[in-house]
Amino acid sequence: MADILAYDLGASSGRALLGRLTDRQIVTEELHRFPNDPVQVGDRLHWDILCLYHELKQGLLKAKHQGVEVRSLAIDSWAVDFGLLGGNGELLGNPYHYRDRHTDGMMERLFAEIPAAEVFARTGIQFLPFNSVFQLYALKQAGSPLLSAARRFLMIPDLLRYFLTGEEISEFTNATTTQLFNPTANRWDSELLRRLGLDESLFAPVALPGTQVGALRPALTEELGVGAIPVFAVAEHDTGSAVAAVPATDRSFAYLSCGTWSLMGTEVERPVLSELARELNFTNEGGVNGTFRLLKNIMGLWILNETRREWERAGQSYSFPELVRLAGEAKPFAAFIDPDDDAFLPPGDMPTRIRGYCERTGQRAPEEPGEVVRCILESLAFKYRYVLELTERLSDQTFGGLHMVGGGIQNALLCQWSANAIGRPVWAGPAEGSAIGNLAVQWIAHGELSDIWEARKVIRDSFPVVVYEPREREAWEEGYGRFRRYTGLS
Ligand code: ADP
Ligand code: LRH
Repeated sequence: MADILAYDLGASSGRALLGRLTDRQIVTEELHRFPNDPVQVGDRLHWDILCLYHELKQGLLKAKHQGVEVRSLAIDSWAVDFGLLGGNGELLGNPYHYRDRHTDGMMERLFAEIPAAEVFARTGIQFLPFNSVFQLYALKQAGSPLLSAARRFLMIPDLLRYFLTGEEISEFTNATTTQLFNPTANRWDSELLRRLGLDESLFAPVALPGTQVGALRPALTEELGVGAIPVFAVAEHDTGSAVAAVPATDRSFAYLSCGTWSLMGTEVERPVLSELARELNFTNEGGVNGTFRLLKNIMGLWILNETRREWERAGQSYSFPELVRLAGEAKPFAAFIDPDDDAFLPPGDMPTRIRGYCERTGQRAPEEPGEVVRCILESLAFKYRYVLELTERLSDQTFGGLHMVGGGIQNALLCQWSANAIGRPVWAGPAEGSAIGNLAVQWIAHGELSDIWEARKVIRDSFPVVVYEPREREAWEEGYGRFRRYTGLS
């Protein structure tokens, strides 16, 4: 029997999921999982793109060894990052990690040339210092030889897909995250590119999710001893795939894609390009079926992951369940941070930065591991409430609850605290949202599911959703007031 293969590459790990759809039930099997560890070289932070490509091949080999006939495959990954190909079609350098510091100060410098309001009006994308536009601008400002030698810009999934197929094609959802794509004109923004001094021919033709964009190239089928498997474009931005998999019943719904990042928002029919959207720094990322994701990035579990890494470096190793248990035992509402403070964006010693934040804002800093983790998780839950209410205001909707998807839902305490903070139920599942959304778009392309709403129904019927009802309302309401006072979020 034929299966479909989804590669989902997150900022902390990657996986290959095999999916089978029978009698309107999805069954998935995790074929392969691998870490995605960035590599610091001197001052620069890179992704290990060839290692990721190697892992894609391992997934194909595992499928072959299990005797699986792979009917098609697709890749989704984190957004904004890219590789550049030279004139001979080879990759120039190793892609930069979006947390590399070369974009520091670039946003402000670019706005001196092109006003922020114009960039937003043209692209509908929120201002994050690492958007591809600022990365390219940073390369330009530095006179990078990479940029002068580049013939083609390909984002991470496009690039890996290129390695697999030899085809140079960009994918729509991920293209929108560059902040160089105009959703109204539905094309790369020629005027923006011109004013940035970027040659439009760098940018590849854009395919919509659900388009076949090649097949494994002959040299690869020969190398691995596998067939010429068709390769599809899906929502190659992982958040696009995750939202495609939200098992909502109501067309008006709020989601939180919870992994390294927390992406919170709603699905809309057309980009919201209002002054308020720009002021609140909401984004309009392209989605499947002509939809857009009106959402905001929240720093997410990155802060916890880096905290854990820091302790590990100091010789204290904790598993995620251990950290969650310690947080549960610590005193509630003792200290708060704004997870989106700039201090928490770059890699590094988060416990020290949290201490610094608390001292700056007149709070007693958390010291013990449980206290630190509690501070992070409570602060995230409160920030979710803050952003949920902004989403309601901006989209003129009221949400009955919040759908949470992504690996972060394995943190049951965070799900419960999120429900407590927002005062509404949290519906958690599926954890492998992005990979399942990736599979769903492939099934739609194959004509086995009619559209995204049918896919969402099948996903709802195939994967458990855990309901967290809000608890301890009074204490959490009072805590929210204190969170806002200390973080200055009004
Ligand atoms: P990404 O796709 O961004 O790499 P995932 O969606 O895979 O992230 O989510 C991974 C995150 O989920 C981890 O960084 C961690 O914070 C959290 N997580 C993973 N496993 C557990 C667990 N057993 N208990 C609590 N949290 C977990
Ligand atoms: C989540 C994500 C998010 C982007 C960030 C760079 O993995 O794709 O949507 O903002 O990575």
